[in-house]
Amino acid sequence: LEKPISPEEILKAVSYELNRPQKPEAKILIVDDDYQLLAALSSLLVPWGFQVKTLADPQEFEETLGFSVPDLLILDIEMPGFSGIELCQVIRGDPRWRELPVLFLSAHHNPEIIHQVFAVGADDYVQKPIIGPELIARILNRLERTRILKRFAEIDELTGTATRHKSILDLERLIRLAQRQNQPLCFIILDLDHFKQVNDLHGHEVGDRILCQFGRHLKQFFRSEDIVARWGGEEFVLGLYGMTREQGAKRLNEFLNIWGQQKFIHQTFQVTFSAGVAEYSQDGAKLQALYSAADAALYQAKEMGRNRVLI
Ligand code: GH3
Ligand code: MG
Ligand code: MG
Ligand code: MG
Ligand code: MG
Repeated sequence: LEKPISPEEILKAVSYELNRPQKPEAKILIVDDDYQLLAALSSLLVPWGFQVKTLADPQEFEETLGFSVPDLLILDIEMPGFSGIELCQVIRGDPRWRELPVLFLSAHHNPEIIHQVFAVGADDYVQKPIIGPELIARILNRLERTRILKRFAEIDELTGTATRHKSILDLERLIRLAQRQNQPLCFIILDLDHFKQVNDLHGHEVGDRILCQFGRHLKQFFRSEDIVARWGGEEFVLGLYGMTREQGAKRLNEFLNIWGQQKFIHQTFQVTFSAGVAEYSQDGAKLQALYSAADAALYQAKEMGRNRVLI
């Protein structure tokens, strides 16, 4: 049996050498009214492989960010019309940009201003004059921390499938796409059968290994563009773009058979699952409605004796 990924292994996999950018394609936007400084920063950052974009007029800020969100933002404090502190407030108040790393660059030594910078949600503050290696190290560290946090927020550690948080964002995006392109979207809830008994009879560790296997097989079986997520506990969800209820149920029944034939090493028992299937837009136009419809079908599947897929 494959083991779940440990936090140590994840950290080892993402560790990097400081003299080589981990994310050379990272996009950095610098907002500063000082053209000379913008040029100097560009010539410092570009050789490291960063895609640098500069903006001297803070008024154009929202338009620029709305067009393309960078991986990191460098802000000046004092600029005509709009201060960096005000810009940071706008960013932190907008769900599109809330998680964007923001680094301030300023000559200020005033403790009150430095406090204010962090109070509005800055991630870092670098004092001018700029020390090249320090700025580079701070940028690389920030990008790396962001990447690790994103990984934990988006990938379920035990099963390698998407987290509930990530799947909600992706499902809502696919629902919008289905609406625009007039396509169906099949939404499925899967729940392992009598899983409490598995834990009670064989122990929690065996339960964990089965969950891990189940998630991995599920992910392998469906298309790479399909949504496969662990909703919580021993419950998973699927989002199959362009598929009707019937097409989704047919595909899942194939998986039910394959999963049922799995012979686990050291394991003499079978763990089955039940599933409920719903479809956009037949069962509703919102994720909430699709979830309710699929959950009702899942309840029926359990009532009828489990180990089955119901529409
Ligand atoms: P049913 O067929 O009606 O779904 O029965 P069930 O026992 O699967 O349902 P119930 O909701 O009563 O229990 C779910 C169990 O799944 C309870 C919990 O111990 C177990 N479980 C949830 N998350 C995990 C996990 O991460 N690891 C392990 N080993 N067990 C888990
Ligand atoms: Mg300035
Ligand atoms: Mg269950
Ligand atoms: Mg359950
Ligand atoms: Mg339920």
